[in-house]
Amino acid sequence: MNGRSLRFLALMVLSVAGTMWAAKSDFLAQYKGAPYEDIRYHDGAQKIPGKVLCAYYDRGGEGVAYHDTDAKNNGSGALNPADGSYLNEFRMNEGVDISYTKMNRSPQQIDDTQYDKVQPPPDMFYVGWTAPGEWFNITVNVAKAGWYSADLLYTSNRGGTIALDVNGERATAPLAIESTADPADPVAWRQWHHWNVARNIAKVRLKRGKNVLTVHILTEGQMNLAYFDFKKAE
Ligand SMILES: [Ca+2]
Ligand SMILES: [Ca+2]
Repeated sequence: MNGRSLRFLALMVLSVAGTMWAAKSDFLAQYKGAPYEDIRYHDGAQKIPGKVLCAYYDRGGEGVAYHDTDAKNNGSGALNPADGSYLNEFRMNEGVDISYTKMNRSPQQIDDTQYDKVQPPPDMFYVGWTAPGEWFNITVNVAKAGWYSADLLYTSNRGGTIALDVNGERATAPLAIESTADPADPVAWRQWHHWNVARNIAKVRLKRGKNVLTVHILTEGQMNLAYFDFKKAE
């Protein structure tokens, strides 16, 4: 290779590297979503380390903060009828489908049965009615740069995979979600309500301060995603 083609090659490499770097830094600069807030919840971006609630995905709407299969919220204002309560009407006009854990219900228990592998907290919002191709963004505030691992509180009636992006770039391999279906449960719809924790399901590298996580539903869907609990990893 002569000097001229070597210089050309060096320029090409620099230019590709530059484009990649720009794409990465541009995501945060160009991102139009914002941390969730409402009359009750106004702590700014969710904090890492700590529990990051999926239902507090960002404001910004379809195509910016999330993509959902249909514009209707099948939980808030639908399964949970609009009755003026905070729980039932939570983000009811957005496409992401949200419900909350229900305890001590009759005639049938819902989220507090013997079929839970882990008992969830009561009245906890979660993203449900998930389908492949859906995603949502969560702006987080990270105390210290480094690697973090996350446990996920979830239900899944048939298994499937999800993935996480960090600041617009895929940050994990497809993460296998283990099914929580239990044939011993005589109530068919309750296969969507057997809670479990997937320990250390994801490991991601985060910078200090603002980061945007994107949760992608890759395959199967039919999962209820409550929160990712991020801890500093070694
Ligand atoms: Ca929807
Ligand atoms: Ca959905």
